Amino acid sequence: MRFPAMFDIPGTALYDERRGEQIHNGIVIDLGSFGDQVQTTQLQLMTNNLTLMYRQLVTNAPCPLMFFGGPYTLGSDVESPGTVEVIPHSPVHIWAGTRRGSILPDGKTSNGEDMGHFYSAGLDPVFYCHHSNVDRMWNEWKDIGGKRTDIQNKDWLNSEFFFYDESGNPFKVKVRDCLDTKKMGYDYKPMATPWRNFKPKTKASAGKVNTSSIPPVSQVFPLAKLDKAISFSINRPTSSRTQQEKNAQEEMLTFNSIRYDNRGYIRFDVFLNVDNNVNANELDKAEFAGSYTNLPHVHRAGETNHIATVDFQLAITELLEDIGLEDEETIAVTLVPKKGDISIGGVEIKLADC
Ligand SMILES: [Cu+2]
Repeated sequence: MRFPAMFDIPGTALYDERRGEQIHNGIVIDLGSFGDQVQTTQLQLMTNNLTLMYRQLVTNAPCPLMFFGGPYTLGSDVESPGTVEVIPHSPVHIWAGTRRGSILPDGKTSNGEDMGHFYSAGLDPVFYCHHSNVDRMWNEWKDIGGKRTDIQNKDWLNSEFFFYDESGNPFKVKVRDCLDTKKMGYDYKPMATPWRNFKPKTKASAGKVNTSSIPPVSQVFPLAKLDKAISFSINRPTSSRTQQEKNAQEEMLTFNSIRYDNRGYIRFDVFLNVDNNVNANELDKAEFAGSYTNLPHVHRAGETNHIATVDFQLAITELLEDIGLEDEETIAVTLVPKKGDISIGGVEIKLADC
């Protein structure tokens, strides 16, 4: 969870001068970074990190659809990224890069280089360490078990990517050839995963929030601008589900058509059953459902459409059990914006094969 020492020795091949000024040996990484430094203690930051990891790899990723994200199909420009991509993958990029708008060593204005932007991330040697770690998370996720397996869809398995071999000759690799690292000649050393059992148990609210005292979802959405914390009530499709029903289908809190300028930083947090005074700097709460974040994109000159349209889902079956709301027909949801201009088309809860 700390920035490794070997990347912080100026003059060596692993050093990169285009990193955030706070990025030095030993500093605690912010796995939820959205461009601003969170004003909190190191202990709270580490606690937030463990909570984010638990939510993203355990609670919110009970099946391949959630972990990997929805399929990218020809003709659709709606993105539905997977949990591991949204957090911790993207925030680590943002965290390690320079601050947008700051001055780079060559005098130019920063777009987040190197790690914080698509076009330049691979110029920092720590990129390869970061992406190997994301790859390792994939193994760790499958190791948790249940429905956490690779995708069986043939379109995915047979997707091909071009690479170059050591002689500079292009060759193709299929996804199906990359699912078992041992077949590619490597494996990850077993190590402690403290996040794996880090289920947040402390509740921010004592009882059930009075859902008749807050506006219903139909009055709040579509929401033109998420510029302050908002709470709304929302009906569930069914309640008091049996374990068998829960195993068959996952309950999904679904945000449709989240739209924002994809050149900037974005972050909002989602809580169940709290009021809009919730302290969103302390994520280690049973009611914390998850967060959305974005890695800024660079665009070609002349390109005019920078608006991303994203569907985002949170798996809330385990969460509803933990906070004692499984028998409720209506629940309270609170959204806390942390960065960027965000609009949201609609919110619904649905049951999905997962
Ligand atoms: Cu990346």
